[in-house]
Amino acid sequence: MPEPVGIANLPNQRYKIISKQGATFTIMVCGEGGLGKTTYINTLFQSSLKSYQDPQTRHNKFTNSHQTVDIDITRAILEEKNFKIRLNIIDTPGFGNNVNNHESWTPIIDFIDDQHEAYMKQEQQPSRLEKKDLRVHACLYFIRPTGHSLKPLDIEIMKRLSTRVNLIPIIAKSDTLSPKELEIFKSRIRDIIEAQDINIYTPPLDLDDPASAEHSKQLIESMPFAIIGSEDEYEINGQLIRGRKYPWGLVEVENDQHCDFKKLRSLLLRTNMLDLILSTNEIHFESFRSVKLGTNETESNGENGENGELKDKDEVTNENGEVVKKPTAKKPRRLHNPKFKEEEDALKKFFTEQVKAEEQRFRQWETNIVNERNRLNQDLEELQSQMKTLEDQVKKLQLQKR
Ligand SMILES: Nc1nc2c(ncn2[C@@H]2O[C@H](COP(=O)(O)OP(=O)(O)OP(=O)(O)O)[C@@H](O)[C@H]2O)c(=O)[nH]1
Ligand SMILES: [Mg+2]
Repeated sequence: MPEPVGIANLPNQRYKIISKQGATFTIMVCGEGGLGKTTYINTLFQSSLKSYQDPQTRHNKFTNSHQTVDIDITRAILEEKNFKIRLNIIDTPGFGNNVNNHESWTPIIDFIDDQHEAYMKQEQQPSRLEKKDLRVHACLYFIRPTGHSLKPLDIEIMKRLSTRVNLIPIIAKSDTLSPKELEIFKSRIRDIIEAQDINIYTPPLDLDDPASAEHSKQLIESMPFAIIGSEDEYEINGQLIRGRKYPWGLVEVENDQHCDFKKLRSLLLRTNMLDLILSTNEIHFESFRSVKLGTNETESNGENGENGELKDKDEVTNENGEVVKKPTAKKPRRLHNPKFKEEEDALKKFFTEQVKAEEQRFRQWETNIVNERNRLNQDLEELQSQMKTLEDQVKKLQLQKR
């Protein structure tokens, strides 16, 4: 057995580096309109920033619920035992309200890609000390509590998000479902996520630490988290409790029997914050970077049409008349981000469909012409035979006349 080289200590070292500099942590909420995204942000802030020193800068912008119309960024600083976290919360306008929801997710996807791009550009600058970082570390996707299933629009958007960010699906307004309905709904969503190959965030299982592994297991089993948001507090036995009041009783936000709010808050702000930050950098940012810089060889040498042109430029004909590659020819580099790849695929699909439709039309037209020619030929034959009969008759008459 070789001597251990201390690799096991790496996670701690990274933790120390981050804690020295402080960390930036960005959460994004998105989903259909009116599902309680803004309310959730307010609930999370009010429940997490109670002891925040400066109440003036505390997030209480939206006291009344109203439709969010723009991407809205709220910043706060959390400080605990000299560990400073710059927290950004990104609220997005609800989508899915329109008759045509095609591409309604574009502003959100663009926002995520733009942050990766901005960060990458800053990394390429000579001075890289003070970087602005708004890369999204956790994206909470709000699912309508229908009790049935995920909509095609949800699947489409979640697929796109899951290749770019740590995606955390949550069931919005879960107080509108009974515990039984909620359990069935959760398991259906989990099945669809698996069947559709949507890559959601999974807390890592630290096998060396049974307590933390158990916590991660519980978090994984609770996905998608059922959430209740509320900005109101009610007095129960002299204690103020945040919740939603119904004639039959109070649904409590911070009660594990009623919803998963506390579990999600713990995942985001305590147990998994570091993992969310590191995995964003190591998985999502890296894959964006490699696609963007064209280091992905299969991509850059891909089967795309425009490479034909590049190949021509890189090839020369030698004295034997054979086509060979120029010795100095560089590998073609393609600059594009995943967003453009999707657009390209959509355009290709559209183009193929158009060509197919035109071909179909052309074939129909050709068939019509052949039919018409046959009909005319037949008419012509009939006319000719009529003419022949008439000529015969003329001949007969002429003979009679003589
Ligand atoms: N029953 C129930 N209602 C909720 C919950 N969270 C929010 N609401 C209500 O839902 C309505 C919409 O809430 P918002 O927070 O404005 O929803 P939003 O997702 O930000 O909406 P857009 O900005 O339009 O996308 C408000 O009347 C909230 O009081 C919840 O957990 N349960
Ligand atoms: Mg809103």
